[in-house]
Amino acid sequence: MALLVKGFAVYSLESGEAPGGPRSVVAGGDTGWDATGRDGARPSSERRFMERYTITIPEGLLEGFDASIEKKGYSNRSEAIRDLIRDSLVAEEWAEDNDEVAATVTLVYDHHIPELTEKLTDLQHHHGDLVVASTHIHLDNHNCLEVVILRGKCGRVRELAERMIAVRGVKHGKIAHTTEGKKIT
Ligand code: NI
Repeated sequence: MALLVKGFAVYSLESGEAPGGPRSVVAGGDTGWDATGRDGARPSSERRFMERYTITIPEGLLEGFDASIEKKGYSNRSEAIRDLIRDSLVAEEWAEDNDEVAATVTLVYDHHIPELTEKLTDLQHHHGDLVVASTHIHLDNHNCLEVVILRGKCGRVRELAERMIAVRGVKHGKIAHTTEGKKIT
């Protein structure tokens, strides 16, 4: 529901609270009590109360945003903006060394390189309290792909991930920052 005013688009966003911005509690439609969530299977005990507020966005920025979220398959702007907010909150969790976080580390390496697999295994054994699980597949005769799931204090999770990625012979390593989910809805 976009209303164009002098080159700005004004529309309502369900869920969340705009600091200082106009907002109002609404009922009915896809706002008010949200009983389904994105997967359509949210138990009633976890229903969230949705609020609607209005934000203003330059028209050109909104057009770019609409094109972007259409490509990504979002069904509406509200869900896309909710995901942006969640991403921002997760990034904040990762700014504090003592915050509890979750992460996956993806590693691609040649297992023929001497001592490489031993070093990766040693690192994981020495941080057993952080390593939740790992999966290893053999891509071909040389290359392995390993995904390690980590959980714990941000500073230690980040350090372990960086040390694994830095092991000599790891061709590509990437950490995906995510959350235990307790602080976001
Ligand atoms: Ni392998």
